Amino acid sequence: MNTILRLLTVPMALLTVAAQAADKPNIIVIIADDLGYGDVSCNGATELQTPNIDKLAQQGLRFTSGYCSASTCTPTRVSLISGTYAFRIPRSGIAPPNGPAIIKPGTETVASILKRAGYATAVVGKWHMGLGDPAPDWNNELKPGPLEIGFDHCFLLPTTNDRVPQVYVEDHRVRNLDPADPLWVGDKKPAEDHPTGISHRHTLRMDWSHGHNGTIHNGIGRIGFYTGGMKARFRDEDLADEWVKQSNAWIEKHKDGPFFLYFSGHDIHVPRMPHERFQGKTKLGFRGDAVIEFDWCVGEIMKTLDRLKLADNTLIVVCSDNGPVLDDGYKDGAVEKLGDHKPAGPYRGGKYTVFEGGTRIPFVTRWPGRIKPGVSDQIVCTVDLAASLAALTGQSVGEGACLDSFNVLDALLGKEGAKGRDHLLQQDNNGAKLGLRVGDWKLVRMKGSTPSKAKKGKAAKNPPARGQLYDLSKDPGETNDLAAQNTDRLQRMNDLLDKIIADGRSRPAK
Ligand code: NG6
Ligand code: CA
Repeated sequence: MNTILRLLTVPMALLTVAAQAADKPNIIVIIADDLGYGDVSCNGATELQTPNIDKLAQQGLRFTSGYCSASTCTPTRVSLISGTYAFRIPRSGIAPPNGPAIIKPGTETVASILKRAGYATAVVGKWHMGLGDPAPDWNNELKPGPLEIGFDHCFLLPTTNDRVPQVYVEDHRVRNLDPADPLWVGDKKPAEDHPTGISHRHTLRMDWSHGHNGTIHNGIGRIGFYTGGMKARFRDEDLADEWVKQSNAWIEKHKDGPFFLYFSGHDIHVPRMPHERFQGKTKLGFRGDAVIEFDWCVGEIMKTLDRLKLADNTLIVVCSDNGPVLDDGYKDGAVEKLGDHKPAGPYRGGKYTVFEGGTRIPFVTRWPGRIKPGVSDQIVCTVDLAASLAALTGQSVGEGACLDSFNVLDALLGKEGAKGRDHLLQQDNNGAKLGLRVGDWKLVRMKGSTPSKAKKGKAAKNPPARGQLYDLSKDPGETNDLAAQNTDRLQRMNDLLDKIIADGRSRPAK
């Protein structure tokens, strides 16, 4: 029990210590999709180069224990924006094409906090947290959405690009939608003769390996079905260019700042269809080429900051929404062309798992003059951005909000002696499986495994076997389960995990 209290009170101390003078730098959070820890050259990749991300890492802080909170897209993004672990939020697993807005209007978010601090706020890129209530009304106002939870402006890919529809959403509307050609989106084939990835498989320019055989657009089968909105549809190859164009224009418009941009490109998620100028640029196939394209986007944003002389007054965070996957439903050569590349670096698992490869990600912060360049081993997570950026900008976080977001600002800024998290929960898509890292130890178990009935004292002798236990300091690849040899530690970590679940929050209440 003492250990649990100790573990939970350290972040509270951090919260008070960090009540410092407010700073209002511009803030850009750049989140990649499915980019693994080992997919960038600053984390050891040798089979491809990511010079722009490497440059940020050289000029800023590269985290070796930077995490996202889940091993799929929607839950990580929901928790990044809301500061609450996704397993506490209903229906926060991978959102379907017609899924409603998951984060309800009125919820405190990174965006609403920064808006309160006087920031202009925008999201450009993949949303994938649902739109509308009870479903998106594609031909009318698409709300609630980002604009109802703190963003002033949005330019979105509404779901994820292997799901229908391939249209942009600008603020509350599908861009370029001709009312005479309404957009219909559904999960059933709209007509017997509607061409699909099954009936017209021979026409596809990228074949599917599982799923992704609904409506065909741009020669690629998708999850789900849609008709209409022909003038509104984009080409997959042009997505990255559009994100950069939209972001640069918005930054330019708000150059007098302060501004907060959540840049959420689609690379390197499937279908991997980078622009023609990146195709074939790596030996890893389209997956590698998409990494290069993502790195290019980072470089273009940096160029804009330099041109507008904003770099010194801008905090950049680069991260990813989950670990890597090779075949995620399309035959794009990622498996065959992998060679010696290690997408998850030294870590086990990847997307969909709660092993380290699922959530330990490239994580870099840069703020020239304020962040001393270096490498940090402190544990930080995307779920912490809410409380940390609130602290940076002098905002307090509502008592009932951002329930798992810790103020790790000093660690993000690399302050001397600053500590990150002492523990971190990791989840799979729907939170059925959880990981808990405490210091160098890692527990992996089912969320619902029966809590221990063992009484104090007896636990050490005869604990129920609940989960696997790894010592990351000696075994970063999580191959050697030490649960049987460390029953006390196993018990303590299970107790802490049970408490985090039962308390409904892990950010200490005041
Ligand atoms: C899965 C899809 C996968 C991908 C994932 C979401 C199949 C068989 N698999 O259900 O292709 O779309 O959902 O990825 O359809 S995420 O990064 O957006 O979470
Ligand atoms: Ca993802």
